[in-house]
Amino acid sequence: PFLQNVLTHPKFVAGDITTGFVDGTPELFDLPTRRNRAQRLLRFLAEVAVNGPTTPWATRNPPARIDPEIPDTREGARLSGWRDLLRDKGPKAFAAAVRAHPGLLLTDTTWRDAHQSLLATRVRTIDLLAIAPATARVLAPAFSLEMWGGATFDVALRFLREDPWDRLERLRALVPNIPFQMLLRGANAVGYTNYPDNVVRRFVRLSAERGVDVFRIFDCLNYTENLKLGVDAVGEAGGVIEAALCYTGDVADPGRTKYSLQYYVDLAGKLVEMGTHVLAIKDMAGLLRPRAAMMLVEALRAAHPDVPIHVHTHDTAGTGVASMLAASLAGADIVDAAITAMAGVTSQPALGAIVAALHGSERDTGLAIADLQPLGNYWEQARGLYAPFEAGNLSGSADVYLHEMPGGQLTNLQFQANALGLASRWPAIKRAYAAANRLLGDVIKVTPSSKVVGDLAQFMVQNDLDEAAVLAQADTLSFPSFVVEFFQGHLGQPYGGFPEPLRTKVLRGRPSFDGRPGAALPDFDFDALAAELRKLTTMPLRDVDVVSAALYPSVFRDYLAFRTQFADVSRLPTRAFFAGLPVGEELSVEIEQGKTLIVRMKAVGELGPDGQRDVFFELNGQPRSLRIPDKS
Ligand code: 3PY
Ligand code: ZN
Repeated sequence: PFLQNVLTHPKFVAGDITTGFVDGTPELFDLPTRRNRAQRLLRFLAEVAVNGPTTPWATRNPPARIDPEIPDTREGARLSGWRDLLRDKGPKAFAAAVRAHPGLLLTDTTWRDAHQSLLATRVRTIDLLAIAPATARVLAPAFSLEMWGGATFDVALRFLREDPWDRLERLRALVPNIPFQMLLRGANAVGYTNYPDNVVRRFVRLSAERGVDVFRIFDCLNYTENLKLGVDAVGEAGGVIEAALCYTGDVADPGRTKYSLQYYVDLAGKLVEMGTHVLAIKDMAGLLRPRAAMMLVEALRAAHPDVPIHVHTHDTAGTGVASMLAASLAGADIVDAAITAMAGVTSQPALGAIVAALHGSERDTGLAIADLQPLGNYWEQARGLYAPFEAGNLSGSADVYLHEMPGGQLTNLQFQANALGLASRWPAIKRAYAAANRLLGDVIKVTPSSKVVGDLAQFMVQNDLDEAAVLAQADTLSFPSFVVEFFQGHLGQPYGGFPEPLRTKVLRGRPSFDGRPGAALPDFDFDALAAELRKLTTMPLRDVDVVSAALYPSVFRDYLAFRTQFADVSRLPTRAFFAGLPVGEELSVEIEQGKTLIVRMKAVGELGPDGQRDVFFELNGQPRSLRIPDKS
C-alpha cells in the first residue's frame, strides 16, 4: 500500500519529487491497518470478560436479554419525503413550502434528544441502523429526524467508542428521504466551550457534506453575537438555518418580568433579520405551559407571518402534548415529539399522542397510529438494552417549574448525585439549583450555561451553603472553574448583565472580557493538528477526524487509542458491548458489509501467576485464545 500511495500521488505522477518527497508528504503513510480486526474485537470481548464493562454503567441494572423485533422492510417503491424538495429547490423554497403546508409537521427526536434525556445519550449506532429502514418508510411525511449533535458527539467518542461521523453517514445511506436535523450549540458547536470561528465553520461544513440538512442553532445565553456565528456558518454550508430562542421563565406570568413576551419577540426579530429560514422555540426544560405556548406562538406568528415556527419541548411536568397542541392551534408549523416508548417525562412528548389528537382535524399530521406501531414495538424492546442507563423517573413532576433544569441535565445530575453518594440529597440539589440560578442572575439554562448552574448547585450542597452564605463568603470561596469562567465572560454576555457584587467577588481581579469570546480567539491550525495525530495512529485520518480532535482534544486521543487497540466496537451488538458475552453464548458481527464473524465465548481461565487470564473463543468455528491482564 505504501508503494501504491507513492505511485499514485499527484506529485509523483507529475514528476515533482525531490529528496524531501517522502518526509514532506505524510499522506503516503496512510496505510490500511494491518492488525486483524477480528482479533482486536475478540480482545475487546476478552477484556470485558476479565475486567468488566469499558463503559461504566450508571445503575446496577443489566441490559435486557431481549433481541428487539426489527420490522420487515422489503424493498419497495422509491422513498420520498421533504428532503426531495429541499435538495431540488434549496432552503428558502423548502421553508416556504413548510409554511404553506396545512397539517402539523413533526420532528422525531428519538435518535437524539429522547435518549439524551432518558438514557444518558447512550443509544448506539447499531440500534439506530436496525430501525432506520422502517423509520424512513413510516415517518416519510415527517419534517425531520433529529439524530445528531447535542451530546451525541461527545458521548459517542467518550463512552460508546464509536465515530459520530460514521453514524451520520451510515444512517444517511438508509434514510435518503427525510431531512436530518442536528442541534448546534452556536459558538460551542457540539462542545461545552467557545471554539475559534474556523472550527465552528469547518464542523458545520463537514456536517452538511455528510448529510445534516437542518441545523437548529442556539446559544446558551441567547447571546446574538454567538448565534450569528452559527447562523452564518450554516448559511455558508447551504444548510437549513433554524435559529432558536431558548425559552425560560413564563411569559404568561406577569410576575416573571425578566424574560417577557416582548423579550422573545425582540430576539426573534433579530434572528429573522440574521436570515434564519425557520424560527425555533427551544423549551429545553419543558417550562412552556399551554397558555404560554399559545401567547408566544401567536406573537411570533403575527410578527413573522412567512417564517415557519418549530417548537421543541420536554414533557417533564406532563404538559408536553397539551403545549404542542396549543402551539399548533396558535399557528406553529412543526413540533418535536418522540416515538412513544422513548417519550414522556424528561424526553419529548409522545408522537403517537399528538398524531392521535390531531387525526381528522385540519392539522392532521398525515401519519397513522397503526403505521407507527412497529417503531413503537422496536423501541419498547430496544430501550431494555439500555437498562444500565435508565434514570428511572417513573412519573413527571411539576417541580420542574421551580428548579427549571433542562431534561437532559436533570437525569445527568441524578446520576452524578448517585455517583458522589449524594442520592439522598437529590431534593436539596433541586432546591440548590433554583438558588444557584437566582445567584447567577436568573440565566437561560441550557448546555453549557446549565452546567454552570448545576456545578454551583452541587458545590452549594457539598459545602452546605445557602444563597445568603454564598453571597456573604463569595470573596473567599473557591468556586467551581465553570462558574469562574462564566463570570469571566467565556460563554458570552448574559441578558441583563452579570450580577454584582457577586461577579467582582468571584473574579478577584482575574481577567474578564465583554463581547463575543470567539472574537478573541486566533484561527485554529488544522494542519498542525493533523500532523500531530498522524504520529499517533496508523489508521487513515480523515478531515472529520481532525475536526473531532479539534473539538474534543483528549477525548479524541483516547478514542483513537481505544480504536487502535480494539477496532470498531460499534459493530458489536449492544448487550455484548455493555455487558460482555456470557460463556457458552454466540454472537455474529458484521465487520463490514457482507463480512460476518461468528464468535462463541468458550471459557475464561483461572488467574495465572503472572496476573493474567486466558480467554477462549471460537471464531467462525476455529479456536482462539487471548491472554488478558486481570486488573482486579
Ligand atoms: C444540548 O445542548 O445537548 C441540549 O440538548 C440542550 O437542550
Ligand atoms: Zn431538548
